[in-house]
Amino acid sequence: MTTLDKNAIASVRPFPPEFLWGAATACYQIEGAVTADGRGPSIWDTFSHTPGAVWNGDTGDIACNHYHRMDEDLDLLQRLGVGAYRFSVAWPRVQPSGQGPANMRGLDFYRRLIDGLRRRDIEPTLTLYHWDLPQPLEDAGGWCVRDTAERFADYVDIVARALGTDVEHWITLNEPWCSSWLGYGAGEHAPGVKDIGKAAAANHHLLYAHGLAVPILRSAVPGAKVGITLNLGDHQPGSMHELDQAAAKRADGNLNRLFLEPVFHGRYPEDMLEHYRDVSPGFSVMRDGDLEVISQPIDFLGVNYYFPSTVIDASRESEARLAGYYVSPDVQFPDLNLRSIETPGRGKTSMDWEIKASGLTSLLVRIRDDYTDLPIYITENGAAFDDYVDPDNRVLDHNRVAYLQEHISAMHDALDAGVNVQGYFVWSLLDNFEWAFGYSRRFGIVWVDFPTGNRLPKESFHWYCETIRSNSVVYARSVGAE
Ligand code: GCO
Repeated sequence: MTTLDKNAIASVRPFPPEFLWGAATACYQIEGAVTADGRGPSIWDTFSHTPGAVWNGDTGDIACNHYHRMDEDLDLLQRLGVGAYRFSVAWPRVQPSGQGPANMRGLDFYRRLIDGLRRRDIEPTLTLYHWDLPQPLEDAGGWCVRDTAERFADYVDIVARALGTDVEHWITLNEPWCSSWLGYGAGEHAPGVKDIGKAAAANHHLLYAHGLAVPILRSAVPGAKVGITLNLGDHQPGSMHELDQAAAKRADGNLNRLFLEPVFHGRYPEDMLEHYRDVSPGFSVMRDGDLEVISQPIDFLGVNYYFPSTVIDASRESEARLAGYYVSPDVQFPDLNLRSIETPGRGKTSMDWEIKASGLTSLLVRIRDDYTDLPIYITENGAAFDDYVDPDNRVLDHNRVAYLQEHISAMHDALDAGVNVQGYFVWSLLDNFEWAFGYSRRFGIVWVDFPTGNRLPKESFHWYCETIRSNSVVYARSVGAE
């Protein structure tokens, strides 16, 4: 049941007729069935089963049980009216040990998924790597060693040949920053390593893997559109102080420029190479010719945007506190010597992430100005809130509706500024396994009752339906009104 009052909706700011609306998920976060049909273990199986690594000891063992409830989820997508669905393929389903011949039963699951999408007139957008490295490859060095990139190339070849005829849009990697810096630097994600030198090496090998995948996809899938998805941020200095300006530049260097510069300009940013000069192995793993591989032309850029960031130099922390700012205690990378501060009055999601939709606009304009005019897809955007099912069996997630509406409007601002944005994928279709936060953070536009697996579309689902149907920014003034 929906409380969306269609008469009270003002739909303004139409999008171009061909604008693509979608929803996104990732395999380990929703599939469950971790031993079904020959799937091998991934680093996220190992990590989530490590005591203390994930909130509440949650694991992806069952997750949303999407593996066994796929048809129901496809029906939800159809009801939603999306033109595209972004999902990821689990490498350990395709190659249980990370190398060797294809496991046909694993591939079959994705073949059925793609067929189901096609039957419903929904375009598959396939992400090849959303963080679930086969564990045996991690045991052999993981992304810190070059061989993993070569193995990735073999895996891509298998998937492209098996599924290529029905998939046009391919995303090589999802958020390589998270895989490298959260996985090997901060240790907050699998494989849980805390070593900056290894994180830098992983950064390079992931990008190299991306580069190796591009020509493989092009030769196996004629007409393929190939891209990469990056999580990018809009880093602002907390003040005009030159130390804070330099801190913002370091944050931007680590999150944004270490990925955008090699992919689009064929080089690593000098200041970052200098910053990581003494870590081992760091960027010394780079070989002649790698940057050409990494920077070969792609067809689109996927951008994931969630929150803004305001940073100061670590030395100015007490000054900021005295001035009344909240300084985040979370110092992921001590070497970067910076602190995040909160801007008073800004709303926050239950991830404790600040909300600033205009950060998306400035990020998109900056990508266009500094890097590329290629089509951009917002491959993820969304928010976790403390949802609940009310006594009438509804989830009235007005805060999520507001968040999505503001960000879709901010994306429209970027279109108005001439940025080539061609699509938007909400994160996420379903409440799911939110990595180190387990099931404690709900990002879905569909509620999942984890003990039973039952699905319940939230208010935001109905609102997004209307957005897609009207192809415009929908201001649902009386959403939730009785
Ligand atoms: C991400 C991840 C998602 C997260 C989402 C919310 O790409 O960071 O792709 O898996 O669930 O970002 O944190």
